[in-house]
Amino acid sequence: MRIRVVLVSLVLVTCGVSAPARAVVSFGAVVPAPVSSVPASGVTYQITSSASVYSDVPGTGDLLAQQLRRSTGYPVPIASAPPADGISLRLTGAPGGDEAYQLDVTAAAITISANKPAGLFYGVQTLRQLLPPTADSPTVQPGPWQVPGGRIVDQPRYAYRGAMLDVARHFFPLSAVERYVDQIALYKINVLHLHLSDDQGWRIVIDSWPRLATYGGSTAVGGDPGGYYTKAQYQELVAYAAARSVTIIPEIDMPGHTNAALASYADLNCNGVAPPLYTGTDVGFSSLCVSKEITYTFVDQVLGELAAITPGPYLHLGGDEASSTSAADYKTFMNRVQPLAHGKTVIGWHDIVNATPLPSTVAQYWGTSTRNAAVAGAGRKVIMSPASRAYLDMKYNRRTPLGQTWAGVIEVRDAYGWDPATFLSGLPSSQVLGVEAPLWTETIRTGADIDYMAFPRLPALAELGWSPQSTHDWTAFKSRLAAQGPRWRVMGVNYYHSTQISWPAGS
Ligand code: IFG
Repeated sequence: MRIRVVLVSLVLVTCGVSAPARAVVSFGAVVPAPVSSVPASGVTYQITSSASVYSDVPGTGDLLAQQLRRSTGYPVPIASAPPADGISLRLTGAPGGDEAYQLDVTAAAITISANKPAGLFYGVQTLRQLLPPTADSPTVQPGPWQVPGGRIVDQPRYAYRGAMLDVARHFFPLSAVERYVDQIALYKINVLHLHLSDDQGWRIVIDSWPRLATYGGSTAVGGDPGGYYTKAQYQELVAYAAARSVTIIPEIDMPGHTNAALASYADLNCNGVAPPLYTGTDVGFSSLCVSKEITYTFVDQVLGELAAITPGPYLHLGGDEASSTSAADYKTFMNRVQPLAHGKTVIGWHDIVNATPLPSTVAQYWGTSTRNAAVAGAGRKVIMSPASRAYLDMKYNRRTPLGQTWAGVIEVRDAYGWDPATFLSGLPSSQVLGVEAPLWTETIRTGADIDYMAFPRLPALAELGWSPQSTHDWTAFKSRLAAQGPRWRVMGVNYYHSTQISWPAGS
């Protein structure tokens, strides 16, 4: 009996019973969850070979048109005026601020409207997720290219939605960093914090202190290849990120995590002797010399050159794990260097509250505890990066081949299951500037390693940064996250197939 059933089904399939038409992406499949999303049932827009794109912001229109040309094979010209039957990106306004947008999909046309270019960019990211996953393919794929009809009105909960990449422990070429920018921008992350210096490496050219890069940047953890960015490369990255509404925030960690600088210049050391380059993974053993004036000349010149090529409003001065700096020296040092940020607003790891942060200085919380009254002091703004929830270098579970476990293990549900507004008791929600997911790279060597640790947890962090708390729901998020799997496969993202998520077959 069983054999006959199998034969019958095989016959049906082989005699060309038409395969079901490809399902149109669900209007509710977007990550991060929008503020409001109203599908128009039965309405779909189809991108055809006659489709064109108009944009009040040329760069954003170009990015969308280029992507569609690549995956549909259609010409997708840039229209000189909003096309009746195409895709229009208009600065005609939307409810909310600079990053707000409204997306309208009808059978006839797609319109994204916003107040500022950033809003248009985010509307396009939402549109991308309403297209079939193959629309993100780097090569031409078969259609049809349908978009579900309806209206989305959206704006972010927090202004600061960040990812951090540690390029000091291991160096990553510009192409790998730009690829990460592409990935985080799809989830409306708007900051990439680059950890540019540490004990194991200095990764940015400073003209007045050339050995920092050439010698201090010559190696990495485990003796892996070193490297550094020229100023031109850094500026190229800044522009690449800006075109994707991502602001680069450079970090020069100090006074600790400075062995690469101390190894490069003997004069920077209190004893006048340069230590050897360091390729291990210990922390807390290095300190700039607080009592020497050259230290402050060094910091001022480094920050001056960095500020001159950083259009963004922030410089990150680190300040973490200064175990080799006395408490008194730490206060003296941090209080002297904060005014050397050349007009930029200072961010420091929350250890900086042990000095006297300027009123404008932002503290980045990286603790595991839900209690730290000092962080909130003086009404300062706080970026939430609790290591037990947001550190992407933590293993998913004890079997994860990459990563660490000092802050615990972080599965997708742990990464999603917290509220930045209430995580730290005693911190008024009004002081939360936003969230950031750091990826430290002691154990991370390649782009595929970055993918594995960042996906699928970074989209969880992105949703905490963007979506209203009222949309926060693990069951709903799980299914929206699962819908990203086929997209990541098409994009070549080497993501971790968490068993907490029901990934679609083949994704
Ligand atoms: N803590 C250190 C990082 C890195 C990290 C790895 C901070 C602020 C542990 N400082 O996190 O340099 O080593 O998880």
